[in-house]
Amino acid sequence: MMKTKILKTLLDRRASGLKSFAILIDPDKIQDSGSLVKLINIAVENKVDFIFVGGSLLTGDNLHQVIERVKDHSQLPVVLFPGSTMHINVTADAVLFLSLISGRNPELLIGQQVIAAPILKRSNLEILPTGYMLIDSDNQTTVSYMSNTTPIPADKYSVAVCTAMAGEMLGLQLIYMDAGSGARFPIHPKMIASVRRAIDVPLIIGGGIDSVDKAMASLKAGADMLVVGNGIEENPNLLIEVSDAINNLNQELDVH
Ligand code: 1GP
Repeated sequence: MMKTKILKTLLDRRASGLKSFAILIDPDKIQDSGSLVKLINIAVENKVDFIFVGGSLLTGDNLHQVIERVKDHSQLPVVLFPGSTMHINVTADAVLFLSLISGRNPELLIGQQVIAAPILKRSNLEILPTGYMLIDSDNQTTVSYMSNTTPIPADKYSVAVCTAMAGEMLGLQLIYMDAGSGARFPIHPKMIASVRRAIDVPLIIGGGIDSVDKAMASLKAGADMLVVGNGIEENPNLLIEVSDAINNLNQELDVH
């Protein structure tokens, strides 16, 4: 695989206004191989674009097996969503090379990245330089606790806008705004729209999207890609419903 393939896909899709859908698999939450394979098959049938794998805290040791299983049963690109350098696995296709730009913890702005750099350089992973912005969602999420950072307040749109602009100016290729896994509320569409207007790079939105309505609100506000994890674990039909909604939106664009 070319090492810029996924980024190029995202840029092309953004240029045409096409939306993308990633499901997040948290290896810790995989009970058995059968249910994982079932999920992968549903993802393939419903034209999910990417499989994100990871979590801010992984307590098990099955990251490798999960990636292997996805590879065995699909051709979907596997993108690592690492909580730390310990979550690098070179058998994936790409890695979100995250800088936690909403926080002021130097370890997650540049420290872990320095440690990861030589490992990633030797790998065939596509590196996706990503400005990661945590947005407050009323309950403390694992990622805000683990990262020892304060999320951007949910109603401080200008802070989010300026943070995203700075990330883009620093050369980050993607901005990922995350309310955190299992967030009580997803990011407000008005905040998404404000950030969307301020930057050109693809905008990824995740955290707390547990219904089609919430997914549609994020997409219409300007998300280029949605990431859904918990919602699908709780209601596997959500994958099908969100996929249908995204495919319909994309078809409308193709027609016009
Ligand atoms: C978390 O954005 C992802 O980092 C997905 O969140 O699990 O709440 O869908 P959910």
